[in-house]
Amino acid sequence: LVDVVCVGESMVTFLPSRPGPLADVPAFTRAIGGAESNVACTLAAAGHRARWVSRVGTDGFGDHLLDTVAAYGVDTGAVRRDPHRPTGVYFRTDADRATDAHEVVYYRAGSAASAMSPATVPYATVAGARILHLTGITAALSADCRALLHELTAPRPGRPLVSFDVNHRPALWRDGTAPEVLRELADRADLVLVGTDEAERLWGTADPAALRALLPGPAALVVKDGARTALVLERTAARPGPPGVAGTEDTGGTPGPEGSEGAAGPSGATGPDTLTVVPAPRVEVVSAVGAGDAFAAGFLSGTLRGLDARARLRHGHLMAAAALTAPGDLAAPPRRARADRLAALGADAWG
Ligand code: KDG
Repeated sequence: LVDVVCVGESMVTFLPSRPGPLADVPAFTRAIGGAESNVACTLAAAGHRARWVSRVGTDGFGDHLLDTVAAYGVDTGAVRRDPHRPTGVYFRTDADRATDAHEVVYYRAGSAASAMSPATVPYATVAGARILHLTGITAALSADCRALLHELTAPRPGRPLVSFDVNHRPALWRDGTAPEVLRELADRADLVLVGTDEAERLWGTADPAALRALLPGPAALVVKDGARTALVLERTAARPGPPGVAGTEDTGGTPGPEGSEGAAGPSGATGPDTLTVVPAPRVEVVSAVGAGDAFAAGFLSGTLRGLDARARLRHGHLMAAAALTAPGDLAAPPRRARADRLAALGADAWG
């Protein structure tokens, strides 16, 4: 029995020995990355039963990924080895302090994970979980991977709650299809997480109501505004009435009144959304890479524990804070008792 299954590619990640452009970095340190395994590892470290499903090569990088992810307590029994394709790797630089930009170079075309498909990843590997976590990165890997996401998100009795992190990686989408492909997949999920920066890039808006109109499908839509706030628009039980927001719990100053209107699906038939906004704690950022995955893990942890919307967002922020203050893509989350104490602090501490 597992709580969460995360399906997606992981890579051996090479972190720079010093800041600056890639051309000037003389050495790299090996670590691991991969949005979905980051979420699985963080959830396992936070005490949940997590499974990671993927494909890796029969090379030493595949061994290292399997060993490292399993050491977090993640079930890797459904990861398959591909003798014909390599494990993906990637190199990155540190973010530039002024612009927050960093360089990423992927060596993952034709990787073992890009051969994930409905044939190589049977539905049985995700069946029975409470949550299935997927991301938009998988959709960029190959047509087979896209077909797999379609298969896994198809409506069927007993389907786990599908969580979809949009995770737009511009370097993987050269053909201009990302906006439509990612919108369509996100709309098939039950829970969607998206950053305001990627929403702007993909769909030209980060306004919560406008995003809700684009994505009427998911019962919950989480919009993360980097260091400022995270909010969730959640469909309340279907009841008649005009589209709109039923209430707010914790308003952090944004998104402002325009973000609170017309937030239900375009038909309004599913009832209004409840809007909950939680400001992010201030932290000294070491590396922002992986913070989105940690946020997703915190939010999902809260979901598994049946916490209310404000607590789910706060746990998302707390796990993101741990990732923001660590150099790699993956960081140990705060211990649950400590996270619960921090999440329970009053609005003055969270303001
Ligand atoms: O979410 C952090 C990821 O960017 C990183 O771990 C690698 O999955 C990855 C990707 O495709 O960028």
